[in-house]
This record gives sequence, structure tokens and C-alpha cells, in this order.
Amino acid sequence: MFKSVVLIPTYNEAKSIESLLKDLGNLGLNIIVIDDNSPDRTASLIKSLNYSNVRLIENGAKGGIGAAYLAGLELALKDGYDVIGTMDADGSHLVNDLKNMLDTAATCDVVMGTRWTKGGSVHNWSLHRRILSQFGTWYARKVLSLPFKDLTGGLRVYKGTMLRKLNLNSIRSNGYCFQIEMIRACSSINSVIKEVPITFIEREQGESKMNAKIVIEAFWRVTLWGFMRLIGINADKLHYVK
Ligand SMILES: Nc1nc2c(ncn2[C@@H]2O[C@H](COP(=O)(O)OP(=O)(O)OP(=O)(O)O)[C@@H](O)[C@H]2O)c(=O)[nH]1
Ligand SMILES: [Mg+2]
Repeated sequence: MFKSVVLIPTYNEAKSIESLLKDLGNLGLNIIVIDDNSPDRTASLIKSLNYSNVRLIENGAKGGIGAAYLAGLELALKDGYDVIGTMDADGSHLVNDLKNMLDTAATCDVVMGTRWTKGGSVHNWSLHRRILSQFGTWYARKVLSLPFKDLTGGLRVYKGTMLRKLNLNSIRSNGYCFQIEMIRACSSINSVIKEVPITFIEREQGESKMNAKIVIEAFWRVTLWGFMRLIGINADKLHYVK
């Protein structure tokens, strides 16, 4: 039997975190929430719920999802989890999709939740968000020669055995580029990666943290990695390997 945990980064998610924690608890899952001192007191709310299956990392000032996930992954690996899920707190990711992905993880190293594929869907997103997301994945797929259909989604499942082979401290991206860099790192050790179609629903509560800085970070990092591939420095990937 695998020991599983779900990592959830939070910044101002007091309106949606409680119901998500309840739904995940009903599946018997352990959870690590990584909060960056949310001004809406998300951390206080989680502490007041006092759920025995929920651990809270109070990670200091807002540092982006990259730093939050790295703190969560470090604790999950230290605690000996075999299967580590990641999901947003804002209700965009469905617990049923996570459950399906946790089952799929029995036969691979990484499961990616994929919106832009047959059976996947996106609800209540403006045209410009759809275009941005699909363009981001298309650009990263071409430039990095990765075969996946959704490189920026946050609903994922990683195997602990695979993560333990990676030097996670070398992951530097902070916005949604973190999701691209994680797959790049997993690919560098020839992990078995599966894509599963998921439903993504735009948040109804709270505010998106997406901004121009996050988009620009992804663009320059992916372009730099692509340039390094072009001039033959594939050794750049080696720093991901322990
Ligand atoms: N700890 C931490 N969590 C964050 C930070 N930025 C975003 N998050 C959380 O990461 C998850 C994804 O953030 P969203 O605001 O939904 O950002 P997004 O999914 O890229 O943007 P949308 O697509 O507009 O929803 C949510 O659970 C956020 O609360 C951060 O700086 N620190
Ligand atoms: Mg979101």
C-alpha cells in the first residue's frame, strides 16, 4: 500500500480551502498545506480546523508557487511518502480527477493532469487565458522538445522514488514555469510520465495570482533552456540529477 500525501500551496485561499480539505479528508488523504503568510489568515483558519490529516507549513513571505512546492516536497520526502500529489486550493482542480491520477500512479513515475486533450476541459476561462495557456504549452513543447499536451497545469502526482533521484534544490522557477521545470527535470532521468485528461474550472472565490511577471519568467526561462539545447549544452539538464 502506497503512503500518499497531497501538497496544496495557498495564498489568500481562506474562502475555498476548508471545503477542499474536507473533500480530500473524505478520501482518507494526508495533506500538507504550504502558506505564505496569507493576509486573509488562511493559515489561522487551517490551524483552527485542527484536522489530524493536515499539516501546515508556514513558509514566510510570499515567494511564489515554486518555493512553496519545494518546501512541501522536502517535507513529504522527509516524512517518507511514496506518492505525492499537487493541486491548487482554489477549486479549479477536482478531487475526483486527483483520485483517478493517484490510481494511475501505480504504473508510472509521474501523472500529469492535462486540460488540452481529448476528454479534458476548461470551464469559465476567458479566451485570452485559453490562448495564453495553450500557447505557453505549445511554445515549451516545441522549444524543449517535450511530448506533453499541458505543461503548465498544477494537478500532478509524483512518485517519491523518482523525486528522490532529483536534486530538487536546483529547480529555480517560481511561477507556473515551475510546472514546466519539474517535467523537464523528471524527463532528464527518463521517468515514465503519463497524461490523464482533467476538468479545470476557473475559481469562483478569491483572486488569481497570475500576473505578467509570471508569464515573462516562463518565457525567458524556456527560451534560455531552448537556446542551450540548440547550441548542444544538454549537460544543463544534468544538474537536476543527484
Ligand atoms: N504558498 C503560495 N501559494 C501560492 C502563491 N501563489 C499562488 N499560490 C497558490 O497556488 C495555487 C495556484 O494559484 P492561482 O492563483 O490559482 O494561480 P494560477 O492557478 O496560476 O492562476 P489562475 O489560472 O488564474 O487560477 C493556489 O492554491 C494559490 O493560492 C505563493 O506565492 N505562495
Ligand atoms: Mg488557479
